[in-house]
Amino acid sequence: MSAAPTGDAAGGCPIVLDPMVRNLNEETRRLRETGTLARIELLGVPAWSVTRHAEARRLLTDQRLVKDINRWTLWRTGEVTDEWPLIGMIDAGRSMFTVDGAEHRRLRTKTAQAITPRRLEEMRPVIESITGRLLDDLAAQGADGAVDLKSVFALPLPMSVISVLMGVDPALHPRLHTLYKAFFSMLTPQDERLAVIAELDAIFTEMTRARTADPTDDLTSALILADEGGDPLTEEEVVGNLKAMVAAGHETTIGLILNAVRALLTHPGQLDMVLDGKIGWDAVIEETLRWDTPSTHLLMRFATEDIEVDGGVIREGEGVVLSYRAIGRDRDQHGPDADEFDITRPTPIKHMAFGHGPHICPGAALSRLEASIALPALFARFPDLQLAVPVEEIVNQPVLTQNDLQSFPVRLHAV
Ligand code: STR
Repeated sequence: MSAAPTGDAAGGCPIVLDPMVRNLNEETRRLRETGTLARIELLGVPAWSVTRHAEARRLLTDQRLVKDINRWTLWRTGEVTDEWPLIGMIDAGRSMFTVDGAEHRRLRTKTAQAITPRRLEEMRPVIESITGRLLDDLAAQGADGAVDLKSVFALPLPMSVISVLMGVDPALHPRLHTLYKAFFSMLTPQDERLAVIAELDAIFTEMTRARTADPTDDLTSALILADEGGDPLTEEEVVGNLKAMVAAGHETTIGLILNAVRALLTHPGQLDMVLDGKIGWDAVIEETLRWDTPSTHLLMRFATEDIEVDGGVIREGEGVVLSYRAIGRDRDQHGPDADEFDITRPTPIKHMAFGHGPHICPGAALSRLEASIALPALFARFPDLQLAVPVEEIVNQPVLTQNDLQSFPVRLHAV
């Protein structure tokens, strides 16, 4: 047996991640206390969780860790199959999310380059107007009682924004919401989830073909037309990137917006500092990304050879999960009060919620822009915004990888 890192779970007994996400703080604490590497079990499948900032940062530029599922022993031997509920998080088709090295650069550059500062600035008025419209919806639906901030505001906003950027037809939004909810929920029977994945593929393939025949000025058309060195992306690659952008572009930003609102409403002193202009919204956004990060666990990378990590060894062919919630609460990085939400901390930006290295989130600037428009607009319009239920009643969706809330009942006005 390899030298085990500190903690019980490192040796024999893995930490079994709860697909119902009943107690994220407790689970995060256990992971962190286990050590840099924690042995985990994901719905019956073993893997390593990386729980520390410094080591995660190193591993994210280590070329011995790759995204290619064919390097995973459990997949090669058939122990993990399409019947595993998390397979869609890894085996997501060929895209910048699933390849490395030169191939990855080719797939990613065209997307990353298309999200230019200029394109982002062009998105600002679009985001402002979507935000304004959704605030009107919120005012109408919450006029005389509680209203769900998730379904009326935090969910449609990022979906609308990423759709404008990529050119997704707004008529598809209701169906996409249903499909993604089923995709991420651990309560969805696996045969249904596979049908959902097939339908998403069909939707984005059809859209790619329509843009190929008739390009517009959206990012999907830019991906199709990008032809550096006579090496355009294939249809499969465009579809893969499009799927990744739409999935990542909305699911994570819902969490960022809701978690920031929840943190502020439960830390009224800090909310006052922001509303008084003593501290900026940027600090709220960065501290939320660190403390209550939208992406709890990122699946998965595979070791192409044995890799030593802080006294432990990831064996060739084993799977590695980046546990960004634990990483955000790493005391070595953020101090002994890492479990506290504190927008005045000196180094809020030194978190890793967007990852690190070649796969670092290409949409980071867009999500920050969305949150920096949505949050101040929400509190400017409803300065007396308050939770309509005790905060303990705001619970997670049964989604193992994402920090995704079921609903978020608020009152818009003081009662
Ligand atoms: C969802 C299903 C799909 O069609 C494509 C992708 C690729 C990108 C993934 C996405 C997935 C799930 C959520 C991820 C996103 C990249 C960033 C996002 C993992 C598998 C995060 O939660 C950080």
